[in-house]
Amino acid sequence: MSHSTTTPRRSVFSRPTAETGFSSWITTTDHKKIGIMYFFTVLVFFFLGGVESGVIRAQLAQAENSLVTAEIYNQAFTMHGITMVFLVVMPLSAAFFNYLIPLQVGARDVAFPRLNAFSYWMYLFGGIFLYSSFLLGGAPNGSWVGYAPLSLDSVSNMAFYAIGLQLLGVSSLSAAVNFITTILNMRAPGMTFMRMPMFIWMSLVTNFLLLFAMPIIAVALFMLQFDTVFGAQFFNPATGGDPILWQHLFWLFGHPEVYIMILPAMGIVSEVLPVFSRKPLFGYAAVAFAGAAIGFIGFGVWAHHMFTSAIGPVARSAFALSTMFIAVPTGIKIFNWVFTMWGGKLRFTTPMLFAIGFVSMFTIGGLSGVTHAVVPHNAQQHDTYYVVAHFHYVLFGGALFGLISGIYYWFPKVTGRLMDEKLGKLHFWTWLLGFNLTFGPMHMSGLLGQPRRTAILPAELGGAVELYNLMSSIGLLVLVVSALVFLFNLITSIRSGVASGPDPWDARTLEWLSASPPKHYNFDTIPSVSHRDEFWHRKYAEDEAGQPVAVPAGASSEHVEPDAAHAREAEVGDGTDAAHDGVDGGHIHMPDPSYWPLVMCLGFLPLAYGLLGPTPWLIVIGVVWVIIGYFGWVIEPVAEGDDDDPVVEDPAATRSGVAAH
Ligand code: HEM
Ligand SMILES: [Cu+2]
Repeated sequence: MSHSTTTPRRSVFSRPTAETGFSSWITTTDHKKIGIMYFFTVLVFFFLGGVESGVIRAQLAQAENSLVTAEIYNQAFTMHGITMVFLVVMPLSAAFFNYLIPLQVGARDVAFPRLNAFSYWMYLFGGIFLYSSFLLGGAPNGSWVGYAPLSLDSVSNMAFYAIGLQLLGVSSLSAAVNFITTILNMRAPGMTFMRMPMFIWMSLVTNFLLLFAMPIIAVALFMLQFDTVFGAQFFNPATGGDPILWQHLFWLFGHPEVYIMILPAMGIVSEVLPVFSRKPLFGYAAVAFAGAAIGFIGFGVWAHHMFTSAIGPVARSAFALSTMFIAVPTGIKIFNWVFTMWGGKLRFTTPMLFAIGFVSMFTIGGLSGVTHAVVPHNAQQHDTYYVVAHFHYVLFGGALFGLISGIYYWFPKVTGRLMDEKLGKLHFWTWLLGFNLTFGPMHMSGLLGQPRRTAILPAELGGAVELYNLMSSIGLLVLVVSALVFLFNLITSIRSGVASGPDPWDARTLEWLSASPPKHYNFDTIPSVSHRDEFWHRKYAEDEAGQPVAVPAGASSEHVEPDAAHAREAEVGDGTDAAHDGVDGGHIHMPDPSYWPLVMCLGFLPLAYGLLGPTPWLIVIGVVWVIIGYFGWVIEPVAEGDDDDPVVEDPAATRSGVAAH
């Protein structure tokens, strides 16, 4: 019965084939295209988050200002926080994961290409859903931490928060599973853990953090939603619920979340600093294990956000200690970055400047973080602008500087062109100035008593605080100008930047081995790895004095090829036909595009709007839609079976099979 000849025919279950144009983007499963889509979507949300910070800073530029109402102010700072955390920094890291992980581990794509597309669409729709709240009665207004019982008051607004973050969580979780599998299973032959690029190490730790942290916030958000939409009483103290429970759940997610935002940037600067210091990363193993240690300890410090709630002296002491302890691996990393530069032949390119900016600004943010760990200090600083200064030094001066360094560094890989260095340096110096002008004074205004999350800057705080706030607001203007320089550079360089060639920085890791931009299948032959910094070792050998000498081109392939062939036979022989790995050996099988990730994700939109409460019937539409999407996804063939690899059985075999019966 199974011996019938199947003729491929086009149906809704056939896979789309477009390689260019709009439909190629919405059906793509190529990790590089998905990374680019993440990037441009992030730019849009960064603009929106920036506008919201403009509202905040305009309102606070003057004492007793009445530019916006308290309600608008609340929506602005809440959406600003949500946007920067969930719609900018995290997905910008995801853009790097998508583009770089397969290239750096020497693979053709991620483990689950359609799931990868699914993650992107969930992110996009989660963001659209959150922003649609502005048109549907008001955006979330209870801050990104959503503290109960305040968050229970404003029914529809915080329901957008509860459901919107849920969608984004699904996106992050499915991406995390995908990247962990890719890193663990798809590394090129010979790439042991101790030979992985540091960005891969930090990506691995980050995605494990996501895997364990997102379910916690998912539970908390479901409970919040039950409270706000369905009248459950988890967090309402008036009926025996407990608002402290929300804080525990939120920060058990929220503190690891800080490391989810910072570790990818740490991975990026660990790639950039060695290349532009012309030295290997100092203390590779220490940097890797410090990252893993931060990941573990990060789950054990959450209550340092709650020193001023009634958690008792023992808990306060324990969490103060664990929090100070986490500064140890962080410090180890900082010293290793400095020692990487020490005695190196430094090249102050734009990516290098942003990486150095990362190390210095992040160190300032880390130090003010240690002061929060001291309980009596904390009681003084809590909910003042000192805290706002601290976390912006970590998340903006840290995470964002690191990510921008990565944009300048890998831009030539993605586009085949260099960004303009003069504009890049102008961007860096104005960004550094604007950043410090905006957030530096907040340390002072906070210590002098300016409360955070309040729409009015009280005049009785005094002229100094007013001056500091004015400085902050002017700082934002500098940042805006700087961002425009960056945007201009980005757009003009995409169109007319200087051609870069495959390896413009004399880099160390595998992605620079591929063309710029890389071919659809990344590598002609899957590279075989025999060193940490494999690509550098293909270009350089060491003389007797330990000094690097360039290996003449051509000789380099001689140099690595012999055991490369071996390793491949040994390790790719898991059912994959080795010949299929090379272009000349045969056809390279790449995942086909698919409509279904998009179709399935669209179903989550009616589901999400239905869960808001007023239109429950939308839930039914959404659920049915998602289920149909799910089955379409499952049923569609693995590959479009028409061209060079037909799914048609050999007729001779079929006949003999029939004859045998
Ligand atoms: C574009 C420059 C930025 C400016 C001018 C800015 C300014 C501000 C200000 C004034 C607040 C209000 C604090 C309060 O009222 O309590 C705030 C809150 C916040 N910002 Fe930024 N910010 C910027 C970029 C960023 C970035 C890159 C992140 C990265 C994650 C970020 C994350 C947050 C968070 C999490 C909050 C807390 C919101 C809340 O309390 O609910 N911001 N920002
Ligand atoms: Cu924390």
